[in-house]
Amino acid sequence: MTTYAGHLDGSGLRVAIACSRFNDVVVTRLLDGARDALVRHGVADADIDVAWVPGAWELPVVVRALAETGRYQAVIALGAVIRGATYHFEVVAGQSASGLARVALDTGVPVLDGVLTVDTIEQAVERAGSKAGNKGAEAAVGAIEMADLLRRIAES
Ligand code: INI
Repeated sequence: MTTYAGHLDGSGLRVAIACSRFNDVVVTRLLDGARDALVRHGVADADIDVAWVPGAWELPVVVRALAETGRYQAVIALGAVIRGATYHFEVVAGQSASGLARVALDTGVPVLDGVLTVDTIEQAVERAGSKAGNKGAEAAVGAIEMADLLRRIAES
C-alpha cells in the first residue's frame, strides 16, 4: 500500500497570493499571516508574489492568470466578504468560492481559499490574527501541504 501525505516543508516552493482590496483592513492582516506562515515553513520571501484585485468577485480570474503562468506550485486567494448590509453577499461569496474551485480543477494548481465569509466585521477581525486564528496563515500551510503532496504523487 502506498500512502501519500504532504509535508510542511516549503523550501524551493514558489507561491502566489491574490488579495482583494475590499475590506483591506482585514485582508492586510490575512496577508501578513500568510507570508509569515510561508516564510516560517521555509518559503523564501523572494519566492512569494502578491497581486491585488478590487474585490472577492475578481479573485478567480487573477488566480487563474497566476496559476496558468506555471511559475507557482500553489496560489492562495485572500479576501473578506462581510454580510453587513450588502444584499449581494451570497452572490459575491458563492461566485468567488466556486470560481476558485474551478480554477484549481481546470489548471491542476492547488488554490487555497482564504476568503473569509462572515456576518460582521468583528467576526472578520477575529479570524484575521486575533482570537480565532488567522485564516491567511491556515491557507498558507495548506498551500505548502498541497504543493508537496502533488509533487510526491507526480514523482512516484
Ligand atoms: N467584495 C468583497 O471582497 N467583500 C465584500 O464584502 C463585498 N461586498 O460586501 O459587496 C465585495 N463586493 C465587491 C465585489 O467583490 C466586486 O469587487 C464588485 O462587485 C465589482 O465587480
